[in-house]
Amino acid sequence: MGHEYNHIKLNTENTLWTLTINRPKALNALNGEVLDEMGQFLRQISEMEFEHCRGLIITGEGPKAFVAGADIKELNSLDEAGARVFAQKGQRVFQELNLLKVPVIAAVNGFALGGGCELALACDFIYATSSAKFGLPETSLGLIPGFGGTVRMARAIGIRATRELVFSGEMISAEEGMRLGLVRRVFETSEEMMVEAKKKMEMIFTRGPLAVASAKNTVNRVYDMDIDEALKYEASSFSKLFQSDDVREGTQAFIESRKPVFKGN
Ligand code: DAK
Repeated sequence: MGHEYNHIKLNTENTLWTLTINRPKALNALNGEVLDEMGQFLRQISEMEFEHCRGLIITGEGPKAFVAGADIKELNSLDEAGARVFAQKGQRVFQELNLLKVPVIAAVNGFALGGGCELALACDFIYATSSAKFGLPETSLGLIPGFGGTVRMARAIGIRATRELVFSGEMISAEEGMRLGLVRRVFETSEEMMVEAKKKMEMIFTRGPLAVASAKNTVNRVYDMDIDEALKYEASSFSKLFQSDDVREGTQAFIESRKPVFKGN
């Protein structure tokens, strides 16, 4: 990769990347350095061709935590200007994650609190172990979520459940997260979760890479538009794909009753 990282671990199997937040002694809390390293890595993979990167899984090191939040010791020393810089840094990194053209699964193996919950929310969907706990406990620190939590949680579970979670700062279980639509699937062990996350990615990799990228972009962009604008955007994304060889290949393979061989162009 040409980069040395202190607080994140990277692993690649073929075109599937795994990013592990690696500060287990602080329950993988996000300090400025972790956010900088994540930002650097995300910029690197955003420039990769599909032959080098088709998907990303994000998880946390150790059995206890995905990410227990922004680093409270660092937050403690901030003034208003510093807080704005810190929030913007986190928001930018999470937005970069959201804008990656490849799918991103959060594999949540323990506490996903505050900034950790916001990190999971910035991924495309969430798998969790049965012992995982989600929450936005910022009000218990005299704060509110600062890395997109008030924005993305309401889009994930609706505004009423979000109010209850954010005002109270209470944690919820993975099962409750699944009931609310925050979590897609719950697993007994983190090994099982990683196996299933990889299987899901492999399955997605059999689809047209340009189509998956367009689907991701379109689903994300149209969410905030009014219906006329949204339908226009969808029609434009749909028709643009007809410039690609992959559309010819996918439709031809169907007609010939064979598996398509997508090339991502
Ligand atoms: N930051 C720093 N260190 C943390 C940490 C955190 N978020 N969470 C845990 N640790 C550290 C603990 O201090 C402890 O370190 P040592 O004492 O061993 O040095 C070590 O991790 C193990 O934690 P515990 O001993 O506490 O472990 P327990 O099993 O007893 O408890 C826990 C686990 C997750 C329930 C507990 O650690 C906990 O409540 N942690 C804090 C969770 C939390 O409140 N997270 C939300 C953080 S606030 C903004 C930008 C961003 C944000 C807000 C505003 N702006 C700039 C506007 C985001 C805020 C947050 O994310």
